[in-house]
This record gives sequence, C-alpha cells and structure tokens, in this order.
Amino acid sequence: MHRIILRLSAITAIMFACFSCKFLIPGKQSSSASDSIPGRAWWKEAVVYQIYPRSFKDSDGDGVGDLKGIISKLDYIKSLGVDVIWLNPIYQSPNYDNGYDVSDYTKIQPQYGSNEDFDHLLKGLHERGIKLVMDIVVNHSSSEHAWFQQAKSSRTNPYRDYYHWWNAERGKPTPRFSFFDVNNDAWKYDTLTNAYYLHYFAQQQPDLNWENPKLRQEIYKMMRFWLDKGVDGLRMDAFQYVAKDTTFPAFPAGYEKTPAKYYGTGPHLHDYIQEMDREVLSKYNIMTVAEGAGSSPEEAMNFVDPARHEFNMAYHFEGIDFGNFDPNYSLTGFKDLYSFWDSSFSNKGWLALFLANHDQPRMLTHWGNDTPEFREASSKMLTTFLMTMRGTPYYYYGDELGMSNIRFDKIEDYRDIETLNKYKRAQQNNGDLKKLIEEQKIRARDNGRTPFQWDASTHAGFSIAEPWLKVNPNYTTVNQQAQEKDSNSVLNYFRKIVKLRKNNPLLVYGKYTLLDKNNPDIYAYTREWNGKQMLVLLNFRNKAATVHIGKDLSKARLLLGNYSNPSKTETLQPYESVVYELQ
Ligand code: ISL
Repeated sequence: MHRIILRLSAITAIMFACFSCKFLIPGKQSSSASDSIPGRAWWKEAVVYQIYPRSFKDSDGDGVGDLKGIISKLDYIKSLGVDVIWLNPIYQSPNYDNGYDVSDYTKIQPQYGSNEDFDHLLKGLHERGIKLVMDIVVNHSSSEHAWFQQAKSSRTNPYRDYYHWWNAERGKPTPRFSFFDVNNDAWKYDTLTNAYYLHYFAQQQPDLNWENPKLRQEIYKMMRFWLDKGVDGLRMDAFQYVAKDTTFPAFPAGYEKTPAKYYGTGPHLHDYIQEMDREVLSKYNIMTVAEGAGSSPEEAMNFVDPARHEFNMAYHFEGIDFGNFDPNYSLTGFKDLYSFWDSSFSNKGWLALFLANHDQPRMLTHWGNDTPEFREASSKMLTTFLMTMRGTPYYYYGDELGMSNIRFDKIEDYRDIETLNKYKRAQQNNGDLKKLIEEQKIRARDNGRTPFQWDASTHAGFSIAEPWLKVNPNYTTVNQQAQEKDSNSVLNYFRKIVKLRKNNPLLVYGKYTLLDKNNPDIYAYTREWNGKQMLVLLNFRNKAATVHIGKDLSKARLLLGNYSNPSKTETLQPYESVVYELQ
C-alpha cells in the first residue's frame, strides 16, 4: 500500500513537473500527442501587452517615443509578468496615419531609431523571455511607397497592378466608402494617368491589389524578413479587407453604414490566407492574429479553425463597439454578447480578448468610471474581466495605471487623421462642430494614445521635450512611480492578476458559464477545468449591488479581490471584483 502511494505521488510529481515546465515555457504552436490539454498552445496561455511606440518612452528628446525608449523600460515590462509585446507599426512612414501608412516595410522609421536598435530590442525582449509581435499593414501601403510611386507614373508601369485603378474614360467609379477621407470617398482621381485609385482609409493609403500574385510574393518576402530575425508573431492589420471583387459591383443603398460587412470577407480572402500559411506562417513557430474577422462568429471561425490552416486567433469588433456610450448599451447585453462569442468558440478556434487599443477610447472611460473616486476600483474590475475570460488577453499600455481619456476640447489638440478629417467634413457640410468635439472627447482615438505616465515630473517623465500629443493632466497623481510604492495600486493589482492567470490553466482553458444572466448590475460566471472551479463576480455599478447565485461565499476561498476589505457575501461594493475558488 505504502509503495503504491509512493509510486502514485512520484507519478503525480513527474506529471506536475512536466505540466508546469510546459506551462511556463512556451512550446510548439500546436499541441503534441503527449499534451494532456487538447489544442494546447503557448499563444493561448500568453498575456499580450500592446505598446504604442510613439507614446511609450522618448529617449532622444524629440517628443516622440522610440525604440531606445522601449529598451530602457524592458525591466518594467518584464515586471508586469506579460509574455508578449505587440508593437504598433514601426516602419518608415510619412505618418499620415501614425505608421499605418508604410513607405518602406523593411526599414525602421528613423524617428523611432534604426534597424540595429530593433535588433537590440528583440534581443533584450528575448533575454527576458518575452516575445514580440509585429503589426503587418498590407491592406494598403503609403502613397509614398516606391511601389505606388512607380504605379502612378504610367498605366503601363510594371507596378501598376500592385494597386486598384479605375480608368476615368469608364466614367465615375462605383461608390466605395473611405473610413478616413474628408468626403468618405474611397476613390481618388489622379491626373497624371487620368485614373482613380482605391483607398479604403486615407488618400495617402492606397489599397494593395491582392489579386496580383507578384504583390503577394513581395509581401511574403517582407514577412520572412522579420520572421527570420526571430520575431514571434504577426498582427494582421485590417486583413479582412484585402480581398476585393475587382469588378467593383455596386453595393446596396446604405451599405456605408456598415462598410465592414461589405468589405469584410471578399472573394479569395481565405485562399490568400491559406497560401500565406503554406508560404510563410507554417514555417515558423509564431502566433498570428487577424484584426477583424468578418461580421459573425461563423465568419470569424473561418479565420481561426485549426483545420483550415489560417490564423491562430482573431479579434472581432462586436465587443469593442458595445460600450456605455452606445444608447443601446446594457450590462445584460454586454454579458450576452461575450457569452455568445464564447459559446461559438468553445469547441474549436480561439479569440483575442481586449477592451482597448490604439483605435479606441481608454478602457476605463469606456466601461468603467474615471472619476477619482472610482478610477482604481473600476480599472481593477475591468482588468479582472479580461484576465479571467477564455481567450488571449490583449492589454493596452497605460491601462495598468488606470489611464483615462484626455477629452481635448479644441480641434488644435488632436493629431489623428480620423478626427481631423471628420472635423473638416463637418466644416464643409456646416455640421455641428461643438457636438463633434463633444463626441470626440469620448470616441477619438487620440484619447488612447497620450504619452505613458511614468512619474510626476514635467511631461510625466515621457520626454524632456513637448510631447507630440499632450500628456493627460492627471499624470501628477496617476503615474507608474507613485503606483510602484503602493501595494494596492492598479499597477500592482495588474501584476497579481497576471500571475493568477499564469498559474491557473483553468483561467485559460476552463469552461465558461454565465450565472444570474439577467442581473443588470453584476457580471457573474464560473470557469471550470479538471474538477476545479472558479467564480468571478464583477460589479459594473457605482453602487453596491447583489448577485443571486445561491452560494455560501463565506466558505469559498478568495483568490483575489480589488478591495482591501472584500465582501464575502453576494452583495458587492461599487465596482468590486472578486475571484473565488469553489470547493
Ligand atoms: O472597420 C472598422 C470598424 O468596423 C474599422 O475599425 C477598421 O477595421 C479599423 O479601423 C482598422 O484599423 C487598423 O487599420 C487602420 C489604422 O488606422 C488603425 O489604427 C488600425 O488598427 C488603417 O491601417
């Protein structure tokens, strides 16, 4: 008997050791036969931290963040416990759309540093066990890219077919909506060759023609350039839009209200992704994430179903589009939405989870409460949501401090092409400029792009010079240095919950079940795995609220709470979050 027990505990110890080493050290992209978790993958277990390079840390005093700045903060990044960094584009760009208009795909933007600095950054990350994801922007290039300069020079230029053209003798092109254009017109007339070119985004971002196999090969070559350096993953910008029906048929009237639905999954899109997988992705142990994935879970699944050999995961926009500025927003709707998407991916496929990024307002302003009274509690509560749901969490720089929307009240403070062109459009149409500014205080992308708040010194320790975008004035109290000293800060809470997730595969793989579905104030769910269960309770209100789940919480083991005096009952304090282990 004694021997059996000994043998059993030895087996358990070995199993545990194998499990934890595999769990801590990212392994192959797909699961091996010996894995006890079906579909196990390092990128499912990772916490991704997104850095907006322009705004993280300026090392050379020009008011713009740069690679050396990021390098100087590697130990801070490591201290967060995150596994992967995603950097917004750092390639050469005239910066009409802050780097999403690339003029040279293999050269680092001089403002950010050199290719050598990039190598140092990658090395510094890898030395700390952190992986790097690059942003790949290939729905369009910059109009200053050599390909476009060639393409526009004559109708017979070999690069002409790298882009979409409509010769003017055919008359006006079929209307296409542009997200950023002052007139929302995606066709720009070019006199030199008497033709229009297509740009779903700004005029300075002509769309690339994916129908052209030569273009696709150029892009694969560029991707290999970065992957061969050891880059660990790719975020495919606006990739759902790359495939177009090049006969440009008319869309139904009103299509421009939901352009993504019509642009989303064009002809041959999945052929292109599968080709990309054969030519590039399958040759590397990397993670891939598609930005946008059609308009339904079924369409999204087509991007990430492992049997299809396309991308690893995708982020959909439904969640991010549904916040408390939406007149139809309700917490029950929010819960339904996340529960629906979770159930659609419970057997296969994988999703990215996020509540903010560089195109969005700050998470805290969007779903929490950024008044001084509730800033900390509601930030921590939202972070708890992200870190305890199924999917790979993408966490946006500064959210670990509880940064909030800056709410500029004059157009001169804005830098983003989207806001500036919206404003011009309203001016042209005699629109209500005051109303527009009020909306931008909430929606504008610049709200989420203000410099990281390192300390209480001038410019928040981001730069010695005037930053390219104003620092949020709350930096004197909301900053990293102050939060390091406070064991209950938003920052230290983030570190704790990252650790909790990393130590509990249940939070990655466990089954999700929504509880007390119709509760208008509290989001409650369990995660279950291997006979273990955790309960998460999140109060989304600025007042106490009660959940009805019929559990005696006084006996449950509290793993983490965002209050120093956590409730151990079904009644939660304002914006309180608790994570329990249930027996
Ligand atoms: O289609 C959308 C919403 O329904 C848009 O959100 C769109 O997919 C999104 O704006 C694409 O964003 C990405 O590409 C843009 C760039 O400005 C963004 O910063 C980037 O995230 C153009 O490259």
